Amino acid sequence: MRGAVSTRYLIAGLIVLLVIGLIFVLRNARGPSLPTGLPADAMAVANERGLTPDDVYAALATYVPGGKQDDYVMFASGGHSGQVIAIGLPSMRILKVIPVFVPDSWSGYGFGVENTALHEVYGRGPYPPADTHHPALSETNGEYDGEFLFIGDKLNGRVAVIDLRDWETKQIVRNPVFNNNHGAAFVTPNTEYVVEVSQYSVPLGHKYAPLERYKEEYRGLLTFWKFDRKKGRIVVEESFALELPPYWQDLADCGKGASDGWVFVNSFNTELATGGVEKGNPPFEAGVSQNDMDYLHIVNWKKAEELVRAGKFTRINNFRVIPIKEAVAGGVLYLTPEPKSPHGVDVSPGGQYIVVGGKLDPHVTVYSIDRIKKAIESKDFEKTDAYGIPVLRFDAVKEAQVELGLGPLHTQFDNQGYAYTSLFLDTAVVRWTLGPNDKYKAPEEPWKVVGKVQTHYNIGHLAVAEGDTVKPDGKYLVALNKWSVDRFLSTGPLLPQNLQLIDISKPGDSLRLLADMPLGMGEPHYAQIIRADRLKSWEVYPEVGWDPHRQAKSPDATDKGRIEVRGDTVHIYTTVVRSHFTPEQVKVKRGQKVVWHLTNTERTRDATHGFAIPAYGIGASLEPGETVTVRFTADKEGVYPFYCTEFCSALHLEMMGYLLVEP
Ligand code: K7E
Ligand code: CUA
Repeated sequence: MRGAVSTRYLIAGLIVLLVIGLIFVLRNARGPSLPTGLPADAMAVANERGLTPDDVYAALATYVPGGKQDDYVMFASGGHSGQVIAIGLPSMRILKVIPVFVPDSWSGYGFGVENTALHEVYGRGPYPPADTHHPALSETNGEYDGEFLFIGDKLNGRVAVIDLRDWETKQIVRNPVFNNNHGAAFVTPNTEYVVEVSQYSVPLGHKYAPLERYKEEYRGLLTFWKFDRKKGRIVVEESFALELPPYWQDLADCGKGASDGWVFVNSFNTELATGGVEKGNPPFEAGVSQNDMDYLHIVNWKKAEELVRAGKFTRINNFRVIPIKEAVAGGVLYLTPEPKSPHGVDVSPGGQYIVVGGKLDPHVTVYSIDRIKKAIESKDFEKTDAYGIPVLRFDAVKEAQVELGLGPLHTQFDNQGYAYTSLFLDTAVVRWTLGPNDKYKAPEEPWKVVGKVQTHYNIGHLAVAEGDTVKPDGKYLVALNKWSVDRFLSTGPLLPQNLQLIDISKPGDSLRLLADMPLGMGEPHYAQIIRADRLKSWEVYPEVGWDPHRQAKSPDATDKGRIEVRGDTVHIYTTVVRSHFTPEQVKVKRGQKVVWHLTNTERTRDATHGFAIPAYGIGASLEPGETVTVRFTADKEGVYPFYCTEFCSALHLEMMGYLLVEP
């Protein structure tokens, strides 16, 4: 009896020990356990601030603590600011504004610093207003390579090149044939060309012709800017353009994968309306919307290159332009109908589908490149237009029309087989499934709406992480909304735009709004989002004495301050280091010319100095290793302190010198 009891106790004890041991092992295998709810103080903050569980989720999903880094960088057009804005994702914080077409006194861009793109084109000004529209990251095999960024300026028909090693604008080209654009910039899959499309037709070559001669003498233009990656420059002499009919060409996208070698350009005003409401003509907004169909332009750029090589071009202002006639004869240019007032045109990741939004139509129209190629091969034309361009039969090239909602504009793609289209009038983003012939397959059946999320308000473009490449990253989508109305504190009658971050990582009807971001500096039309690890930015310039404009060591670099007078010019070589300029006293005679070279000899990251002589309109920024040159005539006698404008050290205020202009 007693023996049996003690055995039972022994077994029970062993079991208890086993269970305790098991719990111990399991707990340690799982690591320290997490609290089951929010910490009490966090709960208190959430309650005090009236945050809903959704708000708390969104905050946790987007918060990036100091010292940790964002996963993506979004390069957004700065619209009327004329600049590019770099924003980190998911934090939606501005990292930097890159000056492009408009002066910036922080970096000295347009304030007398010679080695800048703006100075190269316009000297000391005046600088025209600008409106940047569509940024385009450089691509290798259809993926972003993180090397360069291009952006178009609608107002003046310009395209700029930004080098992403130092995030500075290196070049601005003005179109020699045309004075405005809209579809700029877009790149071919290996950045052979940067594509720029005109918008409002004019006589080519900056000429005059009366509006009565619109049909005969006004034209559109598709420009292929040749990009030289080694030089980091567009080469104007190797570039060319294609004459287009005076329909208002709008947006473009370059083919990729299945459609590599093609460019697609939508248009409106196939009516050739010229306005004149004051004379009893229909106003523009009615005049350009009479036709049920406008034209999608389908351009074979590889064949266009061949035509140029064969000399089938004319020169306008010394720029090579392929006439419409040659383009048609050479199989370069085709049209096909697209429904009423189209806007965006976007190519799917595999390149099979071309999606066109119709501002006044609840559908997007999807064309397939296989059908387009077949129709071209079998000459399946419904007619030729008034300029002799073959029009491919709509039903032959149309793959699908998908009803999405009111005011579809732009489309982006992810890696789950979904497309996302902005609905301007519904002010929403709608998720829908692509057809079976592209790269990724959605779980649902093709050509169906599967999800929708409201935006605030009047969405224009949208950007998915790497969502216009051959390999979208998905995960996040940013809605670029034109109106913000009640989303932020009032900033007076001129309101910021609203960028909204949306989580698109899960399939089906699961789009989730995470964050609003006010942007009060112009209208960011389009944006591209690149994985941060693709960017290979410099921490400091590679060598002391670096000229960022040429990306090479400057012959004017110096490690010893000195002044040399040659003829009527005073050459000043200045070293810049915490916390002094050498020399500190600079004496010139009134009327002498001054050429001032400054070299920041620092190698320490973030040890930037400024240099300002406000009386002579000069402001510069000198990043570690940088050499800049400013030039002016000392035509105002007096005493002018020059000083460092960046709070670089405890003795920053002592970092100054005197420029004495003697009578
Ligand atoms: Cu739709 Cu200029 Cu790309 Cu604005 S454009 S929306
Ligand atoms: Cu250098 Cu302040």
